[in-house]
Amino acid sequence: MTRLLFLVILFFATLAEAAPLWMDFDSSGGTRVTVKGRVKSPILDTAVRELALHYDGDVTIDLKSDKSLGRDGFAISETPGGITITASKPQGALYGAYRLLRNVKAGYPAASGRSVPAYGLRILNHWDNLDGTVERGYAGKSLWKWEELPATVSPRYEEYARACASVGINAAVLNNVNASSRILSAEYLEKVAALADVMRPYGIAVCLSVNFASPVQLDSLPTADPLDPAVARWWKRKADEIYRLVPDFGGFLVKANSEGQPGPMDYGRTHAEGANMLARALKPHGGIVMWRAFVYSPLDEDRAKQAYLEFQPLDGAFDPNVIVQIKNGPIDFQPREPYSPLFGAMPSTPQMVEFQITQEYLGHANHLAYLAPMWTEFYDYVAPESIVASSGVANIGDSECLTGNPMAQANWFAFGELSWDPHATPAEIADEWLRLSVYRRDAAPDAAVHDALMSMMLDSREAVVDYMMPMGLHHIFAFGHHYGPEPWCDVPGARADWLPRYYHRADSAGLGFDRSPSGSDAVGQYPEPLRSRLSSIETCPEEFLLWFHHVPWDYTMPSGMTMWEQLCASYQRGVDKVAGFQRVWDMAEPVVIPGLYADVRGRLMTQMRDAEWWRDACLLYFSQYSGRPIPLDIPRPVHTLDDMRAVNLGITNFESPAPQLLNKAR
Ligand code: GCW
Repeated sequence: MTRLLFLVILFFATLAEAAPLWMDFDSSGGTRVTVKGRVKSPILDTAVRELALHYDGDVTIDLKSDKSLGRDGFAISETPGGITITASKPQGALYGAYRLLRNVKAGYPAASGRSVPAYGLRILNHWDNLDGTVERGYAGKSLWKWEELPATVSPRYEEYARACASVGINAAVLNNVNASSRILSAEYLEKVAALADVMRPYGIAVCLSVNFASPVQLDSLPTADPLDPAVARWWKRKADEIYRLVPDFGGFLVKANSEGQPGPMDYGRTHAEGANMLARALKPHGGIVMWRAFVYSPLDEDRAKQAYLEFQPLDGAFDPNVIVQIKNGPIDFQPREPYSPLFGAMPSTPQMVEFQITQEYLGHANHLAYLAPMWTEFYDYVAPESIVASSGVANIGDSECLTGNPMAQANWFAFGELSWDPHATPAEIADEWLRLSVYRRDAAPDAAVHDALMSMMLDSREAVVDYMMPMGLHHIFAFGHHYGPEPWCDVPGARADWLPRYYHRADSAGLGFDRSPSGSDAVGQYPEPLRSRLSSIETCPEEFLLWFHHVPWDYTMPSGMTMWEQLCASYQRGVDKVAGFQRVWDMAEPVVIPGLYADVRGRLMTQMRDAEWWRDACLLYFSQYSGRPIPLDIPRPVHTLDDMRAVNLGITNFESPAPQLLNKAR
């Protein structure tokens, strides 16, 4: 008995220790959980257990049919007997339970009323490989220990599921979109089933990325042509096998005919023909296909136009259980992009957005970049109601805090929040996250410190834009790892559209990509009146100017500065902002959890050095074309262009994070 108790305590202690910061709830002093309308459900059991362990007071879970709450919605109200969580389904009860616990911990009113998610599918995409590496992962190795599964099931899987559920995430694609067909082998499906068993009580449906050539690669079929009946049969049998093991399996995510991945076009078929064939295999089981629109090839056509050109004509050709998954911007998860014009351009096709939570292009796990402002900016242009689901490329790995940089947990949290309510504001989300995650229990911050941290969070993504690629510049990263600046980068034999020059087009006349009607006419893919607004250099929003126009160096900006002067000022503003973040963080030291404080202080130092590196690299490089000096009110560079050019930022090394390289150079 004592031994059992010890094991139980140990189990929960482990959970508490490595859980994300916002999940560190107090243990209950005395809770009575009453369930009205109880049904047999592991999800309901989770809700009851969480409340029993962490809520202090009486709670009633009232399960009753209420169509307006749907499967996931809930209401939290104050009743004479304590708090009541009303829900239609166990899922709603679970989300209500977590909301209640969060309300209490954040110091918000417990009874926060009704809440119904905007999207039924709120999904994380893991780019995790079967060998334990994570593509664009900066938080250690994969959380999934494929080699030990299914026999050994790490307790961290449950922490993960619990954290996801606490912010409403209800599905996960376990493996990289650059998918190994092995994931569909009998051996791996057993492992997938073991993970699904852990996720089920938290309401998380497991999904897989599949390689379109799996029938050829796994079972030596002569073709993967989607119109070949033997291929369709293969997928049908595979789907049946999956659902035998994982009855609540969610579906497939597919990257086809993109960056060298196989796909239906290898056989002269369309994306729709490929997607529909898979959709029909999953349909009897209720599964879906998420078909990615991230496609581009080294054509003469502007890369920003290609996804639209390939997908828009297929509107209406997809089966109802296919959702086209589109990155928020038309290029690739840049610090700032205009929205992808495919959104809204396929009215007869369900679409979902793909955000990137992992900071491939925003300083990896080193830089502080709270991404909610980037995602709500997308929703400023794309009506949340016009899409059917929200997905995000996870920033999760096996690092102690799960996200490499503990502050990056805020992005996992914010992704969940915005998938639930895309109208939530970045400030609301940051306020709650800071209160839940950052402060010491024995030292509540005063308003000034809290406000300063709020401003730091809210400004952090804009700071990254400023010191990396202001005014609509994009993709001027070092080749491969995408960490540092290399606007000069040239890799013999590399595709033109993988090189910075393709995007910045600096010459003696000016800077930027002319996508106006007299250039590539990418603006033509946007609806009016936005199209006209973007088309003219005078009306194009400043933050997209160099995205859509090749602007003369001495063009007068609304500020009165020339384009060149404003470019210089923007880079410097980014550097100054990071210096400000360092000060705020030090000011907050007395109220921040000590380990968190020290960790983030170190990262901010790296970020500061990187910001200066970016400023110097870009301004010294572009000044060769502008023919103008860096204005005297901007601090002098602390690096020389030759020194920076001499550092080969990992051209041959795709996987290694750049900080070591940069640090070595300094
Ligand atoms: O952002 C780019 C990345 C690739 C990634 C690809 C994609 C998974 O550099 O690493 O591959 O996009 O989204 O498919």
